[in-house]
Amino acid sequence: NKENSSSRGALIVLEGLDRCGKTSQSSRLYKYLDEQGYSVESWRFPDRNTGVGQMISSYLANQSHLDDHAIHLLFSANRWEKRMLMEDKLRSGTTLIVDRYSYSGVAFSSAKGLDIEWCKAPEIGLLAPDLVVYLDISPEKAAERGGYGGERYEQLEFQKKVAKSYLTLHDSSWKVIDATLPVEDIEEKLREIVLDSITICQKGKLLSQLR
Ligand code: 2DT
Repeated sequence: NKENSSSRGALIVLEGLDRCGKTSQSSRLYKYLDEQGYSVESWRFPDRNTGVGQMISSYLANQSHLDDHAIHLLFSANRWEKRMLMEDKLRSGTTLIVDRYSYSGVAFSSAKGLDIEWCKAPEIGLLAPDLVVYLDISPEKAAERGGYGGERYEQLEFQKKVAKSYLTLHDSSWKVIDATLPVEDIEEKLREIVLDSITICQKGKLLSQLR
């Protein structure tokens, strides 16, 4: 029927500092939705599997050095190269759980001192998320969790700057979850917010673009 033909998946984005628990929450969420019978995929940015993604990966591992603007544009290009597939998936009814997106792009690059408007510009025209969930943890607490993997940005002083940049990006549509709560509590809150968002999208909410 008409309603079903307009039914689409939701674009769900998880953001937060390194060690906030995003990655494990996105896999728990994916598993849950999949078991519930939803059509769902788990994505992440950077997607290190593409040619651009491999350049990013070697930069993050300190195996190559790039101008701050150049790496910013590569991160953005990495999203653009997946845009069409993303749109196809959403239109065909698949919900995407995405671990980092444009907000990471802007937060990390502007934390280096790049102009924030310049950082936002290449993101314009990418698909706008239906839901952004920010897993909130202080940089100090995140550092206490240990296990920073030694990649380029995984240092307390830099994470403090990233936290500040994220703060300037928050808008009223973001859902913030205290990332220091027990994992099961975070998981439960996340499920609740995400199921709401999926329902709204199934009712035919139109895809929109980042502006
Ligand atoms: P992971 O540890 O989650 O793989 O991220 N980053 C990420 C940017 O600087 N710009 C971006 O656009 C994105 C998506 C955040 C690797 C690091 O890359 C940073 C951490």
